[in-house]
Amino acid sequence: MPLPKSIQAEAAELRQALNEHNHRYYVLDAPAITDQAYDRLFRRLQQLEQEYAELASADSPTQRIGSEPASHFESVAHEVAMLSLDNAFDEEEMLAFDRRLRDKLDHAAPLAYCAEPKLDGLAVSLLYEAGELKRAATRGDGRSGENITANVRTVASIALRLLGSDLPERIEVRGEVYMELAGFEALNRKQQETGGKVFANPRNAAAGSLRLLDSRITASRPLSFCSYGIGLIEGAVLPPGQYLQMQYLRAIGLPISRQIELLDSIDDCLDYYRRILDQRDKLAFDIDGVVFKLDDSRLQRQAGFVSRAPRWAIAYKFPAQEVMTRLLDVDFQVGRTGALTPVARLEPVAVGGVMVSNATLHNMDEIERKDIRIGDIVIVRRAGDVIPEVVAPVLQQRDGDLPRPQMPLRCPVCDSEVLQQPGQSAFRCIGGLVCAAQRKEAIKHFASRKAMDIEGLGDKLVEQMVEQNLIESVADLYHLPLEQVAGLDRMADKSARNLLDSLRQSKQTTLARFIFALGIREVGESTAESLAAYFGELDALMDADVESLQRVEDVGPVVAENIRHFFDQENNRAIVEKLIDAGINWPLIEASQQAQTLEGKTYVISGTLEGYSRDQAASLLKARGARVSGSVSAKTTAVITGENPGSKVAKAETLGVEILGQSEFEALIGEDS
Ligand code: I6G
Repeated sequence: MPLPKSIQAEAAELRQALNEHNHRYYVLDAPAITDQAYDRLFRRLQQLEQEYAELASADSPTQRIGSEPASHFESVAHEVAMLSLDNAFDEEEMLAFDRRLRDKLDHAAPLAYCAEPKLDGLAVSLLYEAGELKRAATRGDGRSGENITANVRTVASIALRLLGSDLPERIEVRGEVYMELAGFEALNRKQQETGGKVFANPRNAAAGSLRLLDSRITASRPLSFCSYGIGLIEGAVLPPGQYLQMQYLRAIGLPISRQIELLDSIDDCLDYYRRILDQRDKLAFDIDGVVFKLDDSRLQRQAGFVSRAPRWAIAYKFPAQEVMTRLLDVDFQVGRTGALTPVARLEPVAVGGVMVSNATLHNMDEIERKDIRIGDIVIVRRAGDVIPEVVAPVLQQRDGDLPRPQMPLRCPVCDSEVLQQPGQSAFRCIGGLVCAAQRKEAIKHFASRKAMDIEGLGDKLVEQMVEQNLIESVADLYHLPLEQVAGLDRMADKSARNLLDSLRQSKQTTLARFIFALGIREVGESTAESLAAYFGELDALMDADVESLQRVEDVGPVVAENIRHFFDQENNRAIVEKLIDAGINWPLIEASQQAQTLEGKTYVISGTLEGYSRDQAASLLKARGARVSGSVSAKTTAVITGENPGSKVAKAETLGVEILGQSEFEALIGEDS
């Protein structure tokens, strides 16, 4: 069938609209339509392109799905060399850089710099001709790289066609392809589940994804792009400085750093560095420093280059978040449920500005998968507040045949047997409350904020109490004599009194908190809430059989067995009784062992409901079999609104999701009569 003019026009309009929406979403951070509306436009264009082969076009927004695998990457010569950057590691080196530059330029006044964070990714070059992405290449050795066009075309934030009418004939844009942390973690989870390669860090994941011969796989990887410079320009005149050039790239459809700033002097650069270092752990992606560029293009040309780096730019590096050190030994820590986790003892090393001598090894499966041996040089990573972890051994540096860490046969704390339950990867000490480590952890959990919330009972204090045999189990907490507490290290009469006061206050709690505080394996806060709402009282829960336990939201066969097993232990029942005798109490709630009238429904709560906290409202819904979610989607049954509802209502309206008020909520939970 010949291609009707109206279809051609519709496809052109759809492409333009989709390109503009991509630009708003990926470059301007200002989307104008919902994801669903975008999908509708996208699917319509796909449908037209399938129906009319003549519409095929390499720069159509639908062409990001990858193509047939290649056998190798062609080599590409860079028309303008891709240089590297000089580094600075402290303020003195930064001041020296600025001084050298001012001397070279004979410029006494402060110089203006353009600053942006240095992304930890992979440098790429994008060549656009008449606005169309023609070729993408890696940096390679700076003179030539590899042609990775097919892969780069799948990166959603890289425009296949630039925006605007007055585009240069040719422009070569440089930037960094990187992976955000959330995407990296999701990718690694998926890789682990499917037996694929697990990546050590987001940078390796980004590099590995860009170097796949099958671009259809690259298309499934969460890659992003950020421009940082222009290599070549023909048929247009660029603005006269780095900062404005970056704004120009943004205007024609390419993402630039959100944190880019134009600074007046080197002192402002030092401030900027401190600000970005402060934000480092809150960013969605890894950065390894800040890049400062002399802003004025004319002065840049005058300054020129030394060997393979521009004289007018510098990367001021952050303390490394990944370093190498030696793994001296592996110890095993015993947790609340008796699980033994391997801990790396390391030759002390500074990571991200902090000295580290211990790091987690996660579990024995991870040790085996990564093939970590005692004595290896290992890569240690510490990012943000997360516990430092051993990422991988450096196999090239392994010296001979090193021993593999072995799970001990007996508990390092109480010498009880260590067993692996069939079908589970964890090894556990079977000592239970005989084991001081398990007792300490159980008491710390019991006292924690989301459990009994015993203010002033910190980890160190619990450890002392157990070590000095003041307490055997959580039940003893409520019978501690003042003098014994006051006699502990770093305690005085006043702090001891305060602690006894908090213990007294903690007795007034909720059933959900109490259940959570007991530390039953795999019973988290949310499950504890569901159990409390369903059973209404402790005795009913303690006596429930596995079948009735499984009627509760979130409780499957394993958790039901754990709960049953916990209450089958005589000593656990005795501890619970002792706690109740000590005066722990909670307001009565109505048992809901009732028909699951809301089974299969999903609700979102927005705003404040009169007479119900959000947790209470959620528990009441869950007790009737509903799911309660934090975000609205097409699958949401209804949004329940109270006073001052938030943006969720607007989202519900867009998606056509039902909106309920207080009285309709009460009707749902059967409290409307
Ligand atoms: O590798 C780089 C990362 C970031 C760069 C760079 C950059 O600017 C933000 N800029 C230049 C000029 C070079 N490499 C050579």
